[in-house]
Amino acid sequence: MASANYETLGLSSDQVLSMYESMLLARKIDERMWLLNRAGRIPFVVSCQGQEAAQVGAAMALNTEEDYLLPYYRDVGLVLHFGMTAQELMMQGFARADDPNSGGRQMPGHFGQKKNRIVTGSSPVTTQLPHAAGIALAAKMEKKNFVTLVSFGEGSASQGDFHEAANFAGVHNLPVIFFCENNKYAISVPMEKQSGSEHISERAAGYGMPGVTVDGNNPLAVYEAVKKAADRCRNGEGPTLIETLSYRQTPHSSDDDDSSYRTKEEVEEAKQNDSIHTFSAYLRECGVLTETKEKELQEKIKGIVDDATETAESAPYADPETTLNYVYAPKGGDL
Ligand SMILES: Cc1ncc(C[n+]2csc(CCOP(=O)(O)OP(=O)(O)O)c2C)c(N)n1
Ligand SMILES: [Mg+2]
Repeated sequence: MASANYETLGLSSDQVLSMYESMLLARKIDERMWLLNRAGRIPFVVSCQGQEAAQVGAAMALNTEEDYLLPYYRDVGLVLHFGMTAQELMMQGFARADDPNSGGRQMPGHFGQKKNRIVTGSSPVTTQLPHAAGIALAAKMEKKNFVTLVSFGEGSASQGDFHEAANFAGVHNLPVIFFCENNKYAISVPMEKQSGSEHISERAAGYGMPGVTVDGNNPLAVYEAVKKAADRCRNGEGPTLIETLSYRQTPHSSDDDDSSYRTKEEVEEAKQNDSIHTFSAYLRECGVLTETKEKELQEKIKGIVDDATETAESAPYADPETTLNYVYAPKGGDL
């Protein structure tokens, strides 16, 4: 699969193995969520399946100790690599009090975790982009070196917020990466009915920034593009628009029936390029992964997902008395 060798990108074998581990963990958490949903144990799933390589490749190219992330609802791979745990993700799936994202108040997929600089988003898509431009403006004004990465789907790039944020970032040369995860569909609307141009990245020129399209099934290609964009941000060279090409392998959400707008054959064909398999094959070719190591990894991840599921399912819901917390300030108290 991968054209560039991981070593030429400055990555070690441990680093590429940890990329694969995060991708696999994201996939296994997602698959478990579907099982739980179909068994009536969690209310809703919105899936990362097919986008793990793009998400983990991007996260790997950032500084997880200081950079800011404004993810969108599919970004399990991004938030995992930024420090959110499988257990915390399951807490949000089960809507429990210990969910760090919203204490079980929001729908799953509304990621936010202050200690990992993951900024919470809203349900209307693309609202996170102007926020990201604002955070990048703060970095510039305060002469701080952090990078802000904001992600969104190709359908979301039709919203006004995309254009406003990109233009503002271009005008002010802000250290922000616009990371578009093009998975070919916006619910039932295919890319060709979404955009007059073949690629979302072509729009970058209109806002005075570079735009690139990369293979979203290849985590190394995504790593390379995001690393370059992050270096540009840190060198004061301004924003970049990156578009990753992958395929949404599941229906839009657990409430969607995709058979009404695409064929099973199309989905099966796209799955031939599933990065979980192609990256695993690449790592075996390089001698980084062996059959024994892969088996160990699968078992380790199964254990993590089992533990996370059990712990979250038996955890308490939020106390009803806390319903109005963070909505109204307590009388005379701190928020
Ligand atoms: C402003 C707004 N319009 C419509 C919706 C309903 N909606 C939720 S997700 C979605 C599709 C977004 O597609 P895309 O940006 O390609 O992301 P994907 O789900 O494919 O990852 C839509 C239309 C919404 N949440 N917000
Ligand atoms: Mg999409």
